[in-house]
Amino acid sequence: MADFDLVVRGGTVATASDTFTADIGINGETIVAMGSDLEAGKNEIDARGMLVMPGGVDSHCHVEQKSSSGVMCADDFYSGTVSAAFGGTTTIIPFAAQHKGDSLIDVVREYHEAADPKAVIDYAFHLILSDPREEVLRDELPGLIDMGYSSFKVYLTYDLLKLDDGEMLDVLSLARKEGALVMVHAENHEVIKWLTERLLAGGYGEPKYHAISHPRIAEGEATHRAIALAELLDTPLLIVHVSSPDAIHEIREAKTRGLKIYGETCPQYLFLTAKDLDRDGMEGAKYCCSPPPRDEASQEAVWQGLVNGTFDVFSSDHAPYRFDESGKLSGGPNATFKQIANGVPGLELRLPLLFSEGVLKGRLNLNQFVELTSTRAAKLYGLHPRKGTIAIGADADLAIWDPDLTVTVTDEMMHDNVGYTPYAGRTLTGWPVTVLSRGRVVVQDSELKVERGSGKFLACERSAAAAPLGRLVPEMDPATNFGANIERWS
Ligand code: DUC
Ligand code: ZN
Ligand code: ZN
Repeated sequence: MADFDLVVRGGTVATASDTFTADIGINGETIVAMGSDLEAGKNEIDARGMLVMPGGVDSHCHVEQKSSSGVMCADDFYSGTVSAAFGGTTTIIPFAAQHKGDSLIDVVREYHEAADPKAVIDYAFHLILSDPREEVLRDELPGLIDMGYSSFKVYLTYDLLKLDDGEMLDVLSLARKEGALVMVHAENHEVIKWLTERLLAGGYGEPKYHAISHPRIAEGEATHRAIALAELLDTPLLIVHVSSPDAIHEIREAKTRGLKIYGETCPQYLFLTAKDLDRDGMEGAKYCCSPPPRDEASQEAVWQGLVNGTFDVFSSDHAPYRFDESGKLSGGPNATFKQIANGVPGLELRLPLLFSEGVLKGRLNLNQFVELTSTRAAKLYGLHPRKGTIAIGADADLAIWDPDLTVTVTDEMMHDNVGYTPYAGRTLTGWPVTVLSRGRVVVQDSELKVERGSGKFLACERSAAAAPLGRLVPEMDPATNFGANIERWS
């Protein structure tokens, strides 16, 4: 009788720490053995000549989410997860997004109703907090954190999402007390608003002015401020979708001072620039996202940040809008940049882009690639070691890559529902050809092998990354602030 349900045989296994040749034995959903010359399995996958890496964990994507201005994402939990799987990702962490006035508990229930019957890979949820009113923070959030929704995104810009500094402090203080991780979209709202009003008044409404209205100084300032608020309350914080040298500098500086400040960047900041927003007619709308892609020097700074550890995670910020009136052009065929839905797709190409341009071009080694695209996200958000690694006892979530396969990207080959990819025409080398999720073959021979709804919800533990340092600034330390106790304020 065979010892294993499945053996992935003879591949070059890469984790965040090691690269070695091994057979991987899987029983049911779990990795149960690793070594050479494992006994035969009931099924076998020949991985000789292939790379075997943990399936990607995409910890920032928007799926079946309505934007604050009411535009619906192009992807539901079926197309979004299928697209992710074809790109080698086996876990996604999209958002359950609260709009003003919403009960968070209702929001979470609604997202489950949307995701549970459709997802083909495993998923957790971050929350988006746009209305952190007292009863939400007091009566809803602590229970949700206990139930596995232990991270939330807040915004410093967007008219209907932004928190002021006082609200940010309320959220940070709750996160500190409850052990949750706060993610922040850091751009200065007043700067964007001021520039936008003047640009539009001057008749500068084309997509390319989106980049002018979201300057790097606005990102740098808000990043600095968010870090300052987090330091004041000794609360870890993750800055999402970082695009500019200014913001990278702030994160680097905070890390150098030993603060628990984490950074995330995305493909659009490595592979696109503001010039893409200046394509003919409304084409530039396809590339409008916030923060916007910037210039070549910024791309280089982002690469540096990936190499030197300023960035902890490389996520897609997949925000899928079709290039028609349902999405990008919901404000009409001549919409101004302020009316264009923000976001680019990226779930499917996140890993192939970084592998081809990062690993094969010698900027990142395989272990850094795994760390940035899978392991670190699993650790930050309380899914490790079940997800994000190849180890005995971990879920058998594997992406088996042909490192020599060369693919020229086309819009048509994408499995999402967007209709275009910003990366069409690029030739990439290295592709995840077989993808396993909990021991199930999800993608093989360019075909989907699983049923809708076969993905599972993952409750996120509180992560060590979210624990305070215990290093209080003098004003918050009862020993040096005349005895006032921070606990009473939180
Ligand atoms: N910016 C966001 O803040 N979210 C979704 C996509 C985008 O461009
Ligand atoms: Zn954002
Ligand atoms: Zn986002």
